[in-house]
Amino acid sequence: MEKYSMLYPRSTATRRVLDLNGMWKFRLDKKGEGDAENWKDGIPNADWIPVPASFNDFYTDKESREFTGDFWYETQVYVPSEWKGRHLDVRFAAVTHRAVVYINGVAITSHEGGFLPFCARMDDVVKWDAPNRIVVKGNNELSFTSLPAGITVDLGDGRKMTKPFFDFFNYAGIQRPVKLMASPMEQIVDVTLNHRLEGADAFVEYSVETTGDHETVLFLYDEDGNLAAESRGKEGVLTVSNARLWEVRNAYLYHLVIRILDGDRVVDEYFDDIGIRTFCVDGNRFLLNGHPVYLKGFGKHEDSDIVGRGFNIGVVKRDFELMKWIGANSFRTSHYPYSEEVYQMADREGFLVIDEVAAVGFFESLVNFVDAVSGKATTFFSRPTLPQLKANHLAALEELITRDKNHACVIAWSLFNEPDTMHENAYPYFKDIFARARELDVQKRPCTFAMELNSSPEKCHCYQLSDFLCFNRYYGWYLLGGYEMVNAEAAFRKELDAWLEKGVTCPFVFTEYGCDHLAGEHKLPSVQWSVEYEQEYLDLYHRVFDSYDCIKGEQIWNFADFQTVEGIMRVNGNKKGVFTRQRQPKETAYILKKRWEHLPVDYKG
Ligand code: GCB
Repeated sequence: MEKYSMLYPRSTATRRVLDLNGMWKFRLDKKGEGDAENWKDGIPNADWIPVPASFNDFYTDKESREFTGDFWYETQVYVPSEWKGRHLDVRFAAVTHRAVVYINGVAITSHEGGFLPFCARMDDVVKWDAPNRIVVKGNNELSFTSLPAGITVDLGDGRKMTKPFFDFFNYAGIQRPVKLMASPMEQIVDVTLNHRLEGADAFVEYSVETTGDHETVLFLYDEDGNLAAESRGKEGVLTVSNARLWEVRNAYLYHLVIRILDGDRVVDEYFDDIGIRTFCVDGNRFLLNGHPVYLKGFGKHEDSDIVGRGFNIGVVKRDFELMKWIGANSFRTSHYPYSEEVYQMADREGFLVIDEVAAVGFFESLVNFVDAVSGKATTFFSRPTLPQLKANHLAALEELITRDKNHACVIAWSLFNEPDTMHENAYPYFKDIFARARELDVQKRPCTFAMELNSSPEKCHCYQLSDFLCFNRYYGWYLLGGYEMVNAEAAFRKELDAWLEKGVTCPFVFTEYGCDHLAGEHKLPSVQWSVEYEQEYLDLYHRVFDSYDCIKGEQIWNFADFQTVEGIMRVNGNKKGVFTRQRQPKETAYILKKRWEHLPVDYKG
């Protein structure tokens, strides 16, 4: 099959998009009989369930919530014969963690990885002016080759259970929208943009990939609808004089229209809203359009009541409003690529995004992520399954960069979260992943990974590959917590000094710090889990952040309370949220608001 396009689905002069969201048939394959019984031809005794959503939190029984294995979805779509002569693609924005798609009983495609889009082309099996059956076999098992990583165990009675090496609930299902797209046979498949600034002018270098040879033309309109630039050919430059640049929390988006023309006939048309900006690391500073920026914000999750990790545009909107209210300007898509609509909103609101691939849990651990802070070396990168893991990682990276490369909001790629970098075997793997990311991105955005405590100046074999260092640090919580917090600041500063003594000159960003606190829990004097403790903890971190010139960003963990596996480390989820899971402020929110509203965008610039 031709490689499918990663372009976001849009209805244009030549394209049609049909929303397939809604209630689908659904069944957990508890006995593993779906294949043998040909559920691809129709699921017997099915339940009905909303798409998009995680399936887990709808049900009232634990077996369904914790279900591990294959699960099946089914819907029907009526395809009108007016669409004859076009490509027909069913586009899944994400099925977690893998899927096989059957259309009218025929296996069309399969996809590994639960956070990036893929298409099933139904041209050869379509029934015109009739219902077409779409069946998806999903699977949510974790392994040493899945992104994210973990294991799947047998409970002894045929039931399976996942044990994630990471700290978020293993939500699964058709978690993002499904759309049917009808598009011309000769079509625009991809567009890649890069920006150059010279004085008051901007040069948008582009390349367009199409499936034919007809002429390609591009038009760029400003926000008032005036033509700002135009060009012809699959590669070229759009020259924008007196360009309005995309700035942090002050976004400006141009409207780009691309057409394939056959004389006067529009063969295909696609459009996108794009911000013009440059971003780079310069010494220990970040420069946006040549000016220093300081990152303030969060590590987040896609996580909310009832729909789990399912796309919920209302929650996305509320999150942006809260981030604006608190004075944030950035976030990391911890620990997986988010829904495309999140980046569109970040483009529009002027947020800076560190975009993370789902390479999390690359640190073998008994209880979710717990061993990651224990100092135990797991030699994760010495396992015989490494080649398959790497193939999956490279594929996800390519999909991520292809999907997100034109977003002005995306300023950096995070290639791992908290991997085991203590063994020298990690280095060759890291080297190849970093090299591939740099090769894929024409904008050459900085590449990095989030390092946990064991990735220390003494032990880390991979930090030198990063263009800036991202630290996940919990001095005063997992380490030197409680009364021992009196020693946390000295230990924290000692580590930072050791990094500087190693000769590291790039920017440092704190991509995680924070402590669990229960909303409304007060205690004087402070104890862990109380509001008072978190205030002392944050005072410590803010003192440290303010006293090192190299620290150019603070993204607290986490934006909101979120669901994890159950266990003695978690009280019905991780409570490090600055906001509750229902998106209301906890006391910490007011402390951060006070600080962030007063930190200038070019702080320490
Ligand atoms: C981390 C992980 C994150 C956890 C967090 C925590 O280091 O990157 O996924 O949720 O710590 O709260 O322990």
